[in-house]
Amino acid sequence: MRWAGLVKAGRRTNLALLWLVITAFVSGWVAFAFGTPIPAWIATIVHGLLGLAVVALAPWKTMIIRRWTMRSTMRLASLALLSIMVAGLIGGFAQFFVGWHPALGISPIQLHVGAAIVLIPLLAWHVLRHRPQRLRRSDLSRRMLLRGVALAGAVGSGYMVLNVASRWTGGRGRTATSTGSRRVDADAIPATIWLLDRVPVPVADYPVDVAGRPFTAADVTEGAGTVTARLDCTSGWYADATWTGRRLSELIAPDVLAAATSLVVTSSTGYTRTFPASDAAALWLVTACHGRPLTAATGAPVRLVAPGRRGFWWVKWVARVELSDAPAWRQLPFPAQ
Ligand code: HEM
Ligand SMILES: Nc1nc2c(c(=O)[nH]1)N[C@H]1C(S)=C(S)[C@@H](COP(=O)(O)O)O[C@H]1N2
Ligand SMILES: [Mo]
Repeated sequence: MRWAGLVKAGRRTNLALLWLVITAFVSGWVAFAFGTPIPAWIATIVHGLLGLAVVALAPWKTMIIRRWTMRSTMRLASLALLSIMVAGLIGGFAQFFVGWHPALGISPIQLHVGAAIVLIPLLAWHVLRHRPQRLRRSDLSRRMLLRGVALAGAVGSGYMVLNVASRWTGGRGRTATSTGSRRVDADAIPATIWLLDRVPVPVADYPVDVAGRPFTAADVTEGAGTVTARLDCTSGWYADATWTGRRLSELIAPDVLAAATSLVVTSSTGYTRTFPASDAAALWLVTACHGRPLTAATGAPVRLVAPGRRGFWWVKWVARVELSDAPAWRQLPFPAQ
């Protein structure tokens, strides 16, 4: 069966796909950055819609691929691009439909994001090799706008159907949080490394330096309170747990804290995150989770609990907390370690 629209597929399909893949990539990172329900929910849905729009253009892209006759090196490169894209999409849909189930040591989201990162340079090369295309005036015509609206409508209704379908397959609709992460038990929190960090061995019970004053784990535990918070890892799981410790604002003299702009929390391994100083009352140094002391892998002797922020902010093996005049936004949006 040949449909005129499919046969004519070409430049505009390619342009639309390119922009959709780029915006999907960016929106994925935006979704990773949010930890509070409403912005996370919006970013995750926008990302899902953009990702689905990429998939929706597959029939048109297939027609374009069929028409091409390529030299073998180019064909190989295009095939590599296609395979990476498919692997990435499998990861995204696996999280959506099945949830957090690591296989061979990686979770669906790790596959998804890993593939997306490899995809971008391949895509750039692909676009440069196949004559870069300019946007033309007629691309913004009324007819194109109507097609855009039709695609958006199809993708929007498709997303709603898939969301309901996922309740039966693994629970995007039922058990996932606004970020798409799936619940794990507080007793079964998986020890997680952001990227390249290592669990320090052996774990020394060193004192944590908080704005120039040393605190041992025993000091932090003395007179400790509890905080219940959701640890939501970008690899696709979350756990609601109660942690024992003290607020940073209790450990720093008020006048010293008032004079600072930000708090720099650094682990014994060098992993570091910077927070606005005004968050000090909402950031906790903790020594236990659900009444059990932290283990080496989960941050002993002292780790940070940062309610409302994604897991990568919850610095483990905290060695020092320093006050700084630099604004908290002046740091990499994600750790590089
Ligand atoms: C190459 C660009 C990308 C494409 C085409 C893409 C596409 C998709 C698709 C189709 C899905 C599954 C179904 C859906 O939610 O509609 C998905 C899910 C997801 N993607 Fe991406 N993605 C890309 C890059 C990224 C990046 C760079 C990140 C994070 C840094 C990311 C994070 C996620 C997350 C967390 C989900 C699960 C969302 C949920 O369960 O609702 N994606 N993506
Ligand atoms: N020093 C250090 N802290 C870290 C990490 C890390 O790699 N190094 N990983 C972060 C990430 S990505 C998450 S999700 C949580 C995981 O905590 P857990 O191992 O107790 O589950 O710790 C965070 N703190
Ligand atoms: Mo994480």
